[in-house]
Amino acid sequence: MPSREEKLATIKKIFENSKGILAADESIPTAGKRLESIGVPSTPETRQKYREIFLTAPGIENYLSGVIFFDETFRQTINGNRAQAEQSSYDGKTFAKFVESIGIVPGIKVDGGAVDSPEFPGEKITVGLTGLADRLTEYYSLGARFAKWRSVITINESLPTDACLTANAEALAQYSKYCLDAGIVPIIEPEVLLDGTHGIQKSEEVTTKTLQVVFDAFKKINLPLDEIILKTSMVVPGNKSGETMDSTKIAEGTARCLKTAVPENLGGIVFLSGGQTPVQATENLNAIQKLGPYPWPLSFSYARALQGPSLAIWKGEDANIPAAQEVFLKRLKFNCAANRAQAE
Ligand code: 5MM
Repeated sequence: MPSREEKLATIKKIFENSKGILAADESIPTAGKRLESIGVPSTPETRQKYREIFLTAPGIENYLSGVIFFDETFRQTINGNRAQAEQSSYDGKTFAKFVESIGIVPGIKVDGGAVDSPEFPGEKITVGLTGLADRLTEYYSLGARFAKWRSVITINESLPTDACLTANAEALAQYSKYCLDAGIVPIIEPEVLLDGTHGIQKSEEVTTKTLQVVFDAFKKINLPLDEIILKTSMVVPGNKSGETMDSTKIAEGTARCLKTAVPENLGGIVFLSGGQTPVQATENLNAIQKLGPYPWPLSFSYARALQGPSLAIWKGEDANIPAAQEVFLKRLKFNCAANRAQAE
């Protein structure tokens, strides 16, 4: 019988000491896009090397409490970019076992992606429930202590529809039930996309409604919310709205939305960056934290806003790895400092 105590301890560890989560869980198509952007072909070897830049950056354990992996990376073995003297600590280990050995909780993305469906024209539904219970049992045995499932919500004049919000929320609830039964903390990620002409007010309305629909679905099957983490988008204006990113407005809208829609007994909340620049994602996190205290611990779980600057420096060249790692550590440090804003 999976222990509730273990799941609560995992959540406690994730939010300890203002640390955050690295979302290194890009699927093969998304990882391919990232590598193509710097002219590197996407192969299992280049993807392994890409992950290794971040996961072997010296001292990541001072800033990261968790890493979300994609299945391929979870099983790949670390080769070694750290100084020779340190290599014995990770030689031969999988990435997942390596991060665990330095005190970081390994997590796994388990959704099968957001796909088009004739039922929801213009919208997407996230798939992956088939066989999920067995996959989670295996991931637990390989060290995963949390998982992540992302659904994607599109805003335009007629979207999102209630039906699509509900279908995605029900899938998130089912996924969470499977995770909890397997002893794994579920991270639920209903991402409201920033693509579009909508302003910040519409973004707040849709994000609030999305979260309300999600937690209604959770209530229906009576899930223990304190064993669950929400990964949410911030309330930001659409990227074609002409509105500027104003940290104060973003923080106020996000705080209002979360206080309206998220039950107080939820385990915690982490933010995705969703296409914000790395600096915006840090500044907005800082502004949100400053408006605290909140009923839940808050932190970051960024992919692009942590990895983007390093990717641009690396360009596939070994000689650039130290500089790429330095920039990554700088972003981690700034985001942890942003998390501490409330206490300053
Ligand atoms: C929204 O994407 C998540 C957070 O990343 P950003 O901070 O860059 O917005 C991320 O965890 C995402 O879910 C994974 O990268 C997986 O994405 P795909 O598109 O491969 O399913």
